[in-house]
Amino acid sequence: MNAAVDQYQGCLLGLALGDAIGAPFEGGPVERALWHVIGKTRNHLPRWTDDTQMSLDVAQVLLEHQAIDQDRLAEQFAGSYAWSRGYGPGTARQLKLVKRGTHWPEARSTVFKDGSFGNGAAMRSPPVALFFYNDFERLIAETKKAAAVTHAHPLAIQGAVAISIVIYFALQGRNYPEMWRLLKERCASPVFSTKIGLAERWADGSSEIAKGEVVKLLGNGMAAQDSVVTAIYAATRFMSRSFGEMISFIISFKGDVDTIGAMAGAIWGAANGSATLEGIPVEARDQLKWVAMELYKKRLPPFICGQ
Ligand code: F2R
Ligand code: MG
Ligand code: MG
Repeated sequence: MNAAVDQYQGCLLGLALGDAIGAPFEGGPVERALWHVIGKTRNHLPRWTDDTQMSLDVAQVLLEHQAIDQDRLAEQFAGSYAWSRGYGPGTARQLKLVKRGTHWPEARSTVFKDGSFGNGAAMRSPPVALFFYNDFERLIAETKKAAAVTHAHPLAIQGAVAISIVIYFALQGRNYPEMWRLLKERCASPVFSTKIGLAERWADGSSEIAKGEVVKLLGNGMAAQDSVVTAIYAATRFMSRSFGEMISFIISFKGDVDTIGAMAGAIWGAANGSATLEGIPVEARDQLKWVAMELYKKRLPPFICGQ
């Protein structure tokens, strides 16, 4: 089944809404107080953070090159960097180094010798999944390239791959057993496979898991392994319910609310489309919808049987 443009717009709008609605609840008292001051645009719309900015950067490079050009992506990330978007500490340091002329692989290993395992790679996977919606292996390869520019740690890369896989299936609207199988196959570290197995069991819908259990067993932190499966579980659980119900559930986790909201929002929007997200205020809605439309028009051409 071919995904509709409405699902592409739903994916980017869902990401930005989850990010912007979650941002005031992220982090500790200092971060919340700061966001209270800088969290609205001049037109009083909720601002989004690094999650959406970096996703737009990834989309920009895909539209220019029809692939992830890592040098170009590093340059794009560094050019867009602004402290007021609330970047992760390690990513902020890397991007400032790149801005001053350091090549990205060197900047990356200067900050974390073994690479960052933050969720900053996973939160920007959605545009890659939209662009490579019909070639699974290419999607995985390009997701890893987009992640590796700032996040070399295997857990960050598995987190990015996990989000791409779930959006790939959300766009197609089918075959969830196959999705869980591929998640376990491609994200095979002990921590990811344990959490994916748990989310799969919980997602059968036979019982409502309390938020405390979700936080305790799946996590709510900035590490990829403590937030990606949490977002996948929330999106899966609320897939047939409203976006607002899903975001309220995620806000109740506390912790890295904007990023869990962004990842779950992108999945929910890719499955449900943009119609019910239209009335919810957010920064730069028209730009987000335009970028989604361009990704739809310029995405990898549909595979034709016999070619
Ligand atoms: N920056 C924020 N939120 C600020 C509020 C944070 C608050 N103080 C809190 O602790 O709750 N949000 C944005 O950052 C996250 C994305 O982060 P990204 O891009 O992955 O950044 P980074 O710095 O690479 O990783 C995040 C932290 O994880 C720990 N970490 C990662 N790799 C590590 C390693 N190899 N060794 C040790 N620690 C590692 C560090 O604490 C990193 O700073 C998103 O939430 C986005 O919204
Ligand atoms: Mg953020
Ligand atoms: Mg965050």
